[in-house]
Amino acid sequence: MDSLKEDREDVKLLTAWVSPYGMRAMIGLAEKGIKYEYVEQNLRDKSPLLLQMNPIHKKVPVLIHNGNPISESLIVLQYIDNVWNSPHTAFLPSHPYDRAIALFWADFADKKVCFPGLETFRTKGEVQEAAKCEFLQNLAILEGELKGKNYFGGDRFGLVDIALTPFTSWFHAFESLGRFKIHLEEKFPNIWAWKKRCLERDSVKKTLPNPEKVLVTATEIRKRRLGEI
Ligand SMILES: N[C@@H](CCC(=O)N[C@@H](CS)C(=O)NCC(=O)O)C(=O)O
Repeated sequence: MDSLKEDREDVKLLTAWVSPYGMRAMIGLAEKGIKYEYVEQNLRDKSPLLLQMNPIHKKVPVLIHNGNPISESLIVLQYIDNVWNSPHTAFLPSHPYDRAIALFWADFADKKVCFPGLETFRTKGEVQEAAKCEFLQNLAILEGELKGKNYFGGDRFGLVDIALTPFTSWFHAFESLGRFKIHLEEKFPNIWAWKKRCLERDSVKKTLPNPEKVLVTATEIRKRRLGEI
């Protein structure tokens, strides 16, 4: 992207620091080297701007590009990739079949790992037990998918990596509040090595919050969800 174009870009991100979905957008923008205005949102008292920009889901993240809102993090990532398109920073492969496969795994990670992962800390009883099982079973599928690879797409950090890596900053909260152990290093060595590799990237390093800080916020979210505060 030339500097003249960059000067004209108006890019804002409505997010919340602890939101793993928002972190996806932050990593995506950082990977592309896009300057943007970070607008922290209070999800317990949603701003008129958030409600106006994402009236259907009323969730973060919302990317606002030259006044146009884009919501749903996986769609936001594809939008970022399409707008600031360069062969060196592409999040998705160019071949249609390879793209479809990457989108399949991003969708799998989203629905079958990230969502049950979040359910492990904010539910209780049978629902919580089922979430822990689902999360660990599907993490094992991702472990197999990573075998012999540096990243989900091979040698290149891409959409699936961006979609999944923010959730690793929540694993500590899942374990503590879900009262279970993931045993990442012992049972999921490919994911363990991949996580360390992702954390070496500036985009990830500067985006992911401290897991202890995440735990404090996750504890409040859990209490509120379960009606304990
Ligand atoms: N599918 C959405 C999920 C976004 C989401 O759940 N965001 C949460 C924060 S992590 C949120 O805004 N929650 C507010 C609410 O549910 O009212 C995405 O991928 O962007």
